[in-house]
Amino acid sequence: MTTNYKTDDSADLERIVAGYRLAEPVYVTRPTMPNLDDYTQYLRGIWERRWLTNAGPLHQEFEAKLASFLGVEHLSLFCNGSIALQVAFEALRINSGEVITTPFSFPATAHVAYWSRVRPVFCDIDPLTFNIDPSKIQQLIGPETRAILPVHVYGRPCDVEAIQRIAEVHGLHVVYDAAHAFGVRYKGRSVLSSGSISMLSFHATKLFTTLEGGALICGSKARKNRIDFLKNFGIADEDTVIGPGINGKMNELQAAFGLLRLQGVTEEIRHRRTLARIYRDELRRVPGIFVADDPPECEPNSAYFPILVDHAAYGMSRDDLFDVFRRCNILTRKYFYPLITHAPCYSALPSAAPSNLPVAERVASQVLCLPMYGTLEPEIVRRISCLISELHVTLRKRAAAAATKDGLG
Ligand code: T4K
Repeated sequence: MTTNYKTDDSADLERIVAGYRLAEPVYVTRPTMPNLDDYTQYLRGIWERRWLTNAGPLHQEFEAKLASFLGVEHLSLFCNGSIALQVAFEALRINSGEVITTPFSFPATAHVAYWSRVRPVFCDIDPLTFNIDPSKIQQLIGPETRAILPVHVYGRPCDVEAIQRIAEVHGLHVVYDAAHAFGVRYKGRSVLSSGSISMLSFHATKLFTTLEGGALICGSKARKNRIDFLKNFGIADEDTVIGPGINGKMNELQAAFGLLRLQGVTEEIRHRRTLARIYRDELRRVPGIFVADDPPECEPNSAYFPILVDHAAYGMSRDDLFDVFRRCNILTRKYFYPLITHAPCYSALPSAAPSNLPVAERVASQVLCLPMYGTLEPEIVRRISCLISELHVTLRKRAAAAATKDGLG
């Protein structure tokens, strides 16, 4: 039974909002800042050396330490994840034809294909992981297909083995948008080792940040060399330009921030996992709220905490729950609504038709990302979970009372 709280429950709702409203806003995410004195020390060194960018000493140190921390061999730092992904396409010479990708992601994923002159072909997603559904890729492959561009959405690993099998049969590259997958291990190894190239984002909203920033991870020294040339205008040395590169370099201030954050990121992930456990334990019992489990054999990073809200079973729509949260000063986000396919630049593509993407359409209409970050207090997570649970109980009681009244009437 569907209940409209706006007409039936306004007094109850006001009471709940008043009881749960927080004095200070709680955002969906917050960066964990390194110690300011430690950062100032790094800044002093940068000032003294006057070496600001172009593979400076901090860049070199950070690149080596980060690769070792992530358990990967060949890693290149970037100014941000979007430019990194664009360079990945150029490094693999994917600059025409089609790429099969997911509509359930941040728009940057498809935009990068567009900027590489490659047409995105959208594939529906898996209802449990929200990642591209490998069983639906095959039927989208045609003579123009050059690559598959999956996203480990919320940091949860794609079915990398199934995707790799399809890619090998058809001679396609797999480029992973792993923007959310920092530190995730799957079946005993870094999920970033999958495919031809993986991209990480270190934006301020990510669990590991360098203000803005990103990286590409690939499987060979030769490919890393090509990537490093391409991110520096294609310049190999003072006399040689090997191709049409771009400026994708990370600077020394970003690298310093990254070096400091690397010291704290294990604790950041540990705390996030604790928070995810609390959310799961509290919300599992609430009818109409779907919380996805981490896949088996995965060491997760708890980068995000998405839930799905089933209006009929919960008693309130996702959008109404979002509004209640906002009134309580809890600033959740509808990542990733609307689907990328709803943007006018893609909506006319045949693969963008909603009838081709039923799972993605449903998930996007129900998803809500709850606050999740390294300095979030467990008490706030319990409070948010209680609010979700109390709203449901109140709505059910009202619906039951209304049904009884109707029956008597
Ligand atoms: N692929 C995927 C799958 C991605 O998710 C992204 C980026 C990319 C590719 C591209 O990577 P980059 O080129 O960005 O490296 C944010 C980010 O701007 C974007 O980087 C990110 N995905 C996306 C998921 O989220 P918004 O528009 O939601 O950000 P904003 O400014 O509304 O911030 C969200 C919340 O974060 C704020 O309410 C508070 C907090 N915040 C934000 C910033 C910027 C802070 O506390 N401090 C800050 O400095 O897009």
